[in-house]
Amino acid sequence: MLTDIKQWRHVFKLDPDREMPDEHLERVCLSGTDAIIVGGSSGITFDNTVDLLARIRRYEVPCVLEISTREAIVPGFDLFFIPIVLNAGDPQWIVGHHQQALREYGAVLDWEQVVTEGYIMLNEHSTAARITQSDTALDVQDVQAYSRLADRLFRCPIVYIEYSGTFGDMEIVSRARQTVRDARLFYGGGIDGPEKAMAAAQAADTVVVGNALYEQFEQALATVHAVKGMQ
Ligand code: 1GP
Repeated sequence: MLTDIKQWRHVFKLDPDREMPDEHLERVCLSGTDAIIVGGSSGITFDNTVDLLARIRRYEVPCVLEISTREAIVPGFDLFFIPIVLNAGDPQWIVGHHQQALREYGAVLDWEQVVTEGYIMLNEHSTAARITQSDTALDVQDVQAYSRLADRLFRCPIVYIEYSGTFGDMEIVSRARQTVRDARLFYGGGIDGPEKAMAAAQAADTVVVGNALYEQFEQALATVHAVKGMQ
């Protein structure tokens, strides 16, 4: 499963705190996307995470939990992504919450299922950047250095450039991707249709589509073909 990540070109991110009708969820799960990540920045609870997992599990698509709060660590996902926010101003988001979670679950974790993500937050207005107090005023060299830090120093399987809510600078994404050696470069933020999806897929290894699923569903769904068609 871990090696599969290396093949992923397109993933959808679903937020347990937002409503999605069954018909939409079915089309997302059967869309041909490589995986679904369950995660969000606020309002995530054990109950809404379990509910969403149960609905996704009717389908065969791989399903990953991106852990953002200790209260919502739900077993039964294929993989668990652990974000390490490299440019967080609040160190709780670098190692603090992780240490607390490992106090509780460290002995029972199946490490084969755990994948660390070296996050670089670049949209200062996003909820995630505000919560983590990220220093988003970074130039290309800064982003490249963080990418190396995640890839070479921490050996994270994923470097995640996060513009959540807005479409980012693809030059920065592309330069970051050239910098990493082993990690998969994920890009997420503001992909609202096929055009932006293709631009992002040219710059990154894997593109993540989140918000658009709740705002312009058909356009969001069309990003799968746009990205997969490029292969
Ligand atoms: C959010 O990177 C993802 O964590 C996707 O961003 O919601 O803007 O698509 P959007």
